[in-house]
Amino acid sequence: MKVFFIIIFTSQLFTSQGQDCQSGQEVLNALRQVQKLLSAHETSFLQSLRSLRKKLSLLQNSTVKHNKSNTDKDSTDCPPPEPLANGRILGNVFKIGHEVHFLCSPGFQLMGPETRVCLDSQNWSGAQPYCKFVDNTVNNDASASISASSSSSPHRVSSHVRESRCIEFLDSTHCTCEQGYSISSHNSTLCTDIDECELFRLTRPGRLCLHTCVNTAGSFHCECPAGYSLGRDSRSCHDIDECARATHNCSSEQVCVNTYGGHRCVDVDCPRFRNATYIKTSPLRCDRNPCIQGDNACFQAPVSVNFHFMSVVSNMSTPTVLFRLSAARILGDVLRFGLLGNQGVQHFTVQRSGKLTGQLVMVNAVQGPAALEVDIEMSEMERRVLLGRYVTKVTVFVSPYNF
Ligand SMILES: *[C@@H]1O[C@H](CO)[C@@H](O)[C@H](O)[C@H]1NC(C)=O
Ligand SMILES: *[C@@H]1O[C@H](CO)[C@@H](O)[C@H](O)[C@H]1NC(C)=O
Ligand SMILES: *[C@@H]1O[C@H](CO)[C@@H](O)[C@H](O)[C@H]1NC(C)=O
Ligand SMILES: *[C@@H]1O[C@H](CO)[C@@H](O)[C@H](O)[C@H]1NC(C)=O
Ligand SMILES: *[C@@H]1O[C@H](CO)[C@@H](O)[C@H](O)[C@H]1NC(C)=O
Ligand SMILES: *[C@@H]1O[C@H](CO)[C@@H](O)[C@H](O)[C@H]1NC(C)=O
Ligand SMILES: *[C@@H]1O[C@H](CO)[C@@H](O)[C@H](O)[C@H]1NC(C)=O
Ligand SMILES: [Ca+2]
Repeated sequence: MKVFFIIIFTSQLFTSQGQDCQSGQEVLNALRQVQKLLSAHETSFLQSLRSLRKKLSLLQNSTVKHNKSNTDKDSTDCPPPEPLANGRILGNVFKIGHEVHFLCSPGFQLMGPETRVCLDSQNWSGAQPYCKFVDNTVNNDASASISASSSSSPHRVSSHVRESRCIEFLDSTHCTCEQGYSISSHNSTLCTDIDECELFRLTRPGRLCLHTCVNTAGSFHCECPAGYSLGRDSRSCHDIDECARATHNCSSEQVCVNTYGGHRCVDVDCPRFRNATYIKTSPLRCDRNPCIQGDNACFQAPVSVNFHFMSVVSNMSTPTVLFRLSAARILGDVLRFGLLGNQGVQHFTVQRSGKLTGQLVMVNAVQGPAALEVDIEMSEMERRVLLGRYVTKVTVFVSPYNF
């Protein structure tokens, strides 16, 4: 680049000088100046050329060094692992970072690690395993839950690595793997476990398991959180009803409420209102004791207080009718429904759904786990005069999961 610029510059100099002055002395001076300029540029050019050469040499030296370290690594192997009596060792590369797998002959069980890695210290990781004789003709695989693989394979390495079955035909070898395994990308004579959980996640929408997918050697299974049992399809999770199964810890005074993923033991206590007293007439109901004539405070208090416990899943789609409330009969002419303020009131609304019925509607999605409380008030009127109030205290248990 520099050379190119110089040439353009000098030719311009010549033409301009040639046109303006005729004097030989002046031309000579100009030529000297150009010479000076040229030599300056030459020096700088040579300098950069030198620095470029140096850089190249450095680069070359470093690649040579790299090559050398690579070949050095070749010689820095782990010692060949000790032979395995009544078994075999898979893998014949003993370089740092490489691993070998151990497998025992049929009738023997591997004691110790299934895999050892060649460490930077040029030693194998872990202890040398050995094959222990087991007097067991049946090939029991206690750990497999729904192992799809046939357990007839005599050789088992690390449970996630197996030998492939190879058929040699003419000059080519064709290897196959058991179900749940695929040919190892490192060694075609080995099969490695397929991670179905990961594979499904990467290739397909939706979920393989409702909750947790667990990859196993040759297969996979789904797991559910505590309080749920795995469905018949082996993928979904169903809540365990502790209250129905009587596996709960609730005392006889408490009410057992089944929730998604658990249960609650609740104490039902009758409320306190001024000048009114209540008596429990059922596990979930309190009735007001008769009021003294003229005791207005007592007459204003609810005639009855009902308790209602329910369970929903997290992030339920809304609006959703949670339940309906109806009066069996009324003495007055109008029935009014309303919500009383409580911690969960912003999530709900109450709607009339008939002359004598109202319904509680969840209006916005709630993320669990949560417990929301809301009181529904039903007022019976006769010519705009309150005949009686009936309160239903609703508690909604929201599960931590959306199932
Ligand atoms: C590159 O290596 C050679 C010899 O191997 C040495 O003479 C030279 O100085 C090295 N160059 C640099 C830039 O380190
Ligand atoms: C580095 O090694 C490769 C092959 O391993 C070889 O082709 C290359 O020439 C080597 N480079 C140097 C600078 O020795
Ligand atoms: C693959 O594994 C088999 C069994 O361990 C071994 O005999 C073979 O040499 C390995 N091949 C390569 C390319 O590592
Ligand atoms: C590696 O093995 C050598 C002997 O073979 C031993 O002296 C050294 O402590 C070992 N290093 C580790 C990290 O085990
Ligand atoms: C029941 O109570 C016992 C002891 O009080 C406790 O160990 C157990 O975990 C409880 N079970 C449940 C389901 O809460
Ligand atoms: C509450 O009851 C007391 C006596 O039991 C009575 O004197 C009082 O007036 C009542 N309060 C109201 C607001 O009726
Ligand atoms: C709640 O459900 C909506 C769709 O119904 C979904 O878009 C959203 O991601 C869910 N939120 C959570 C926290 O699961
Ligand atoms: Ca439950």
